[in-house]
Amino acid sequence: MLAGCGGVQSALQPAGQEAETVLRLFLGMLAGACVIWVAVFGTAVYAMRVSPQPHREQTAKRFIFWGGIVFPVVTLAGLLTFGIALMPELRAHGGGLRVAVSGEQWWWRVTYEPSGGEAPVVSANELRLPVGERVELMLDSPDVIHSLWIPALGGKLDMIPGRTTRLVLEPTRTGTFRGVCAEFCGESHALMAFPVVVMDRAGFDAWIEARREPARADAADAAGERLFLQAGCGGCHSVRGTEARGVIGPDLTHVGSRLSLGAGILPNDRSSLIRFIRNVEAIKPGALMPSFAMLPDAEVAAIARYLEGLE
Ligand code: HEC
Ligand SMILES: [Cu+2]
Repeated sequence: MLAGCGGVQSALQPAGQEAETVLRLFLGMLAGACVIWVAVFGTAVYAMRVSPQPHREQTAKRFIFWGGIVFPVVTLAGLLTFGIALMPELRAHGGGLRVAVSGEQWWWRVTYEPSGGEAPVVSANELRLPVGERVELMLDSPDVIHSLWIPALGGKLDMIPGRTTRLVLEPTRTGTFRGVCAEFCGESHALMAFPVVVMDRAGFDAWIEARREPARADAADAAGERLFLQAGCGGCHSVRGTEARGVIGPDLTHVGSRLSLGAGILPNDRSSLIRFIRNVEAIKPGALMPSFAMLPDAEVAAIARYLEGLE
């Protein structure tokens, strides 16, 4: 349990304004719970050991009235007021970057919508945010309910089909964190995570400008690109700058530069790409991509090489 408290996915090591608020609330409640626990057990010990003889009915009734009714009502009302007072602070938006995140089965469709009126940038399975700025995440889902949770940055929020929910986050330090789906959504629910990279503004701008470019495969990868299109991958995947324009699966325009593969579950290298293409059903049960086990090894290797080069 203690090992779970550290690292990239911890609400106890906040890296965002909202996570700090959540941590404050948690610590306040934990302290209160400790006091109440000691008081309740103290009373139980007192009743059993110190003074086991019956009390006067009048005293008992008064004790129940104050301890069993007044105390919980006052405590819970105080807690509710405290929680409600935090809400506007958690939802305030700075008017900067907007990112639409859609929960798919079982991956994340991510669309950056910069405030300057530039065209949106489509990506997947990774979230990049500038440090020290309030960012608005617009969440939805085409079919089942997911929940987006980046413990180090803030609280979780459901992604509900037919409705857009809004989560505002403000990262306070740079680094790489981890987000997950926090609502059971099907077979591969536990295989649906994503890295979150908080960068300084200049780094973020450079990154997003690079993502805006279409894919640039060098001449050596032309064969890989041809095989990719021949195998029908383009029916589900987009690679901007080629004929692949599918939207069922993740955009692969810059897949080679992503930190992980398959929504945060595999390292992004050639052997994982090969495994994923050949046997996605074993890696992600229920995934909406067929395994391409029938393709010759050399072709899969060429496609993997091509995808690896799409930076
Ligand atoms: C029927 C639609 C479909 C076809 C055809 C298809 N894919 Fe996919 N692909 C998907 C879906 C859906 C996912 C997301 C799976 C998941 O993570 O749950 C995916 C994920 C991937 C990923 C991981 C992307 C990431 O962001 O980590 C790679 C790489 C990939 N596909 C390559 C290919 C290649 C290469 C082909 C052709 C040989 C192909 N796909 C054909 C639907 C498809
Ligand atoms: Cu999910």
